[in-house]
Amino acid sequence: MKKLVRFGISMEQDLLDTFDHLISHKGYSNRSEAIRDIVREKLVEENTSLPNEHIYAALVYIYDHHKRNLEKSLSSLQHEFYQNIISTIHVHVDHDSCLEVILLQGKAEVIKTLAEKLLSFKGVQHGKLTITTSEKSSHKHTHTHHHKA
Ligand code: NI
Repeated sequence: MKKLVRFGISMEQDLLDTFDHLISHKGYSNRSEAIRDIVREKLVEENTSLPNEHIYAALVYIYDHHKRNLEKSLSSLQHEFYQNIISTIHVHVDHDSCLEVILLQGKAEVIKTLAEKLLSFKGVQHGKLTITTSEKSSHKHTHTHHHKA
């Protein structure tokens, strides 16, 4: 485990009250853990805003499967970006709708382009791209993963 460093934070009372209220609703047991998560969130947001950053992402969307040619377009787009796609999950939601989740990795600008193209197709009713990156992503080039057997 990494060494923890203690430091003091000054804040207006009402801002702190609002913060405490928010984090207790979110289930945090102390301020330190909440602040660590906020800092990590901000760092991921900053990193993934760089176009060349290697990111991981999940694109979730619902579409109307009766829409003419839509499934063909969705499939063509996924083949176009096959190198970035880790996996696709398809769920038949009801008679009319399908849900898909595409797990992605690659350069941030490529992933965002794919998502924008896909979500703009007629018949894709709602969708969202969620992006993350590992804390070590800036050391990616020298970093190797060791999986326990
Ligand atoms: Ni389906």
